[in-house]
Amino acid sequence: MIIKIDILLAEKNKNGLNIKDNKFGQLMHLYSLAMREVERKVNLINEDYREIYEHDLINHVICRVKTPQSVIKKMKRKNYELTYKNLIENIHDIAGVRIICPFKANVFEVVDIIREFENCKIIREKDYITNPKKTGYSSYHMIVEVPVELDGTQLYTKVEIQIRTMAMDFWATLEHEIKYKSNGKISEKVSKELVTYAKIINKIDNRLMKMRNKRFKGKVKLIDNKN
Ligand code: 0O2
Repeated sequence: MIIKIDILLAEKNKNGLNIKDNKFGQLMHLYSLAMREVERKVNLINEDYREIYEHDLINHVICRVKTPQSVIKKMKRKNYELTYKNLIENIHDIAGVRIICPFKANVFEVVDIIREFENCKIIREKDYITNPKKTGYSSYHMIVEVPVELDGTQLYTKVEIQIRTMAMDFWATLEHEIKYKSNGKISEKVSKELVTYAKIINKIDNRLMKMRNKRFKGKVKLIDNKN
């Protein structure tokens, strides 16, 4: 099977995208391969780290490819005409890899390691840990492109990587659940309460990191926390 991304691009406005189309399925397959490639690289980092430092850098990794319905929903929400070109160029999180680390310092260690990945292009980084979102959301986001080989053709394909601590993940998962259950609409009171909890969680993360720095003094790269 050969997927020619430029052919898909050339068809930009002629035939809009159709999730039942074979081409759509092939494109999703490409994202899935890219996601697995990032996952493979990330798992290797953890193995190497464990070998050197005798503890984990990463607690666990979650991967997913957006469902066709949720791709279309996102394109509509962002007011993009439903074309392959718009999908490839503007929807960055079709393939997603979430890396959950024990400590805040680990998140930045992982970021540094990903920046050094061979053949991996960093397209965008957003540090919602140093600057959390208004909602209270904290996480480090990277959009990368990795080469995926299909029948001898190398295609750079986007993957969104979210890196966060277990505490940040706990907050984000429950906040998402609460919002989802109320169709994305929450009262000002609930929203403020969630921000308060995010701040408490941030304090806990910082204190645990200090504890970890004392415990592993001389055995890990110490990253001081500035917020
Ligand atoms: P889903 O269903 O989780 O995938 P983008 O459209 O992604 O290029 P944007 O809006 O700048 O551009 O993305 P951003 O801010 O980097 O956030 C993307 C993803 O981060 C979201 O994906 C969520 O997964 C997560 N996220 C961002 N803000 C919040 C938040 O306040 N709470 C929680 N729980 N998660 C958040 P999607 O596409 O919104 O949804």
